[in-house]
Formats: sequence, C-alpha cells, structure tokens
Amino acid sequence: MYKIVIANRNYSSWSLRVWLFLTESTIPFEEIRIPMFTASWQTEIARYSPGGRVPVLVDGDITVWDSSAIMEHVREQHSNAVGWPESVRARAHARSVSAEMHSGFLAVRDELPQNLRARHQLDVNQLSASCQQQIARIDALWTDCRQQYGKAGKWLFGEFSIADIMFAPVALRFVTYSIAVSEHSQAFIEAVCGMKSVQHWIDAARVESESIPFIDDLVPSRDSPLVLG
Ligand SMILES: N[C@@H](CCC(=O)N[C@@H](CS)C(=O)NCC(=O)O)C(=O)O
Repeated sequence: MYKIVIANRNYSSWSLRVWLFLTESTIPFEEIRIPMFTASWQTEIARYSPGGRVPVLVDGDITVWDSSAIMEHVREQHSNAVGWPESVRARAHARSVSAEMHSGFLAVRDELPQNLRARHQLDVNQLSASCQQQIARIDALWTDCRQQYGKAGKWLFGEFSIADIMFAPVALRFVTYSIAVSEHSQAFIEAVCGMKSVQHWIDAARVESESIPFIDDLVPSRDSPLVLG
C-alpha cells in the first residue's frame, strides 16, 4: 500500500492536493504526518525525501516527491485515478492552468498562506500589487474555465479533474481571507467546500494541536522565516 508523508492539515496545501487526489481516486493509502517547522521537522522529513518538503509518496522501495510527480506516478499504475478532461482542447487547457498553479502564484502562496481554521476579513489593498494581480488572474482563469466548460458539470472543466485538485486549496484560501471573486469563481469555491473529502480534511485540521505563529498572526511574508508552498 502507498504511504504518503504529509504535514499539518491546517497549513499544508500541497499535502492536501495529494491526499485529495488519492482519496477522490479511491486508492487506499497510509499516512505519515509530520508537523512543519518544529525543531525536528527537517530531520524527520529527510528520512523520506531529499527535497525536504512534503508531500512525499512511498511506493515500496520507490520514493516520489513533489505533488505533480506523485500524481503522474500513481496515474501510471491506476488508470481510473482522477485525471485530465476528455477532449484534447480541454486537456491542454487543464494542463496549462494546473502547471500555472504548480509553478506560479508565488505572491498568493506567500501572502495568503493556507490556514483552514482561520477567518480574516482581509482588505486586498493591503496586499502587494503582484498578489492583487495574481488574485485577479486566478479569478479570471476560473471564470474562463467555468464559462467554457461549466455546462458539463460543476468543476473547472465540467468533470472533476486534476485542475480542480490543483486549485482546491486556493479556493479554501479565498474563504479564509474573504477574497471576493466573480459569480463563476464563487460557484467553484462552493463546489470545493461542498466536497465530503475536503470537509473531512478541514474537520481534522480543526482539531490539530499545533500552531504556526507566523501564519496565524499573518506576519508579512517578507518577515516570515520560510516560504510555504
Ligand atoms: N512543488 C512542491 C511544493 C511542496 C511544498 O512547498 N510543500 C510545503 C508544505 S505545503 C513544505 O514542505 N514546506 C516546508 C518548507 O518550506 O520548509 C509540490 O508540488 O509538492
């Protein structure tokens, strides 16, 4: 059985993506949870990954780190796992926006860190110009997907796909920080919040005992000790 190494549910968005992918694919797995930024975090994670970050997938004597590599690896072995849309055009689009998420939106990731338990009425004008631009880009991206493919279902490309997994934690951040978005984007956020698996993850996050003060206190990212995913 696969093992996944994840961090705190409350704070770790990349852990959530891989957990959601396996859960929604109904692939059984065991979980190893290592809370982030404790004194022993780096030593403990180094036992599993040379990259020093989570998530990590352990598949027998094979180790895979980085969420995209994990999803690709698992999909090679499970053809029914959550994947890409049917049509070539939608698939190209879904791959593009997923890669855009995986490699970008750094200001959003820094300035709006995942914190599922928290609620902030954030004034977006307090965010950096690049963070505001990235929020607008995400809103436009979701709106475009919903307008083009929304007739086929409630997800970004109609049917549930890897693109929804990539953006699910972003939808949850927009709830945490009360970020206003278009009606189409709001429908996507509500679809994510309505998932049983997501609610299950959030319920477990609520009862975690650890607190990461620089995230809970919304310390400006330039003063934060580390960049989160
Ligand atoms: N590109 C990586 C990002 C992984 C990542 O940044 N994970 C965060 C947790 S969500 C982490 O391990 N942060 C610890 C650190 O920055 O030391 C992926 O897709 O898995």
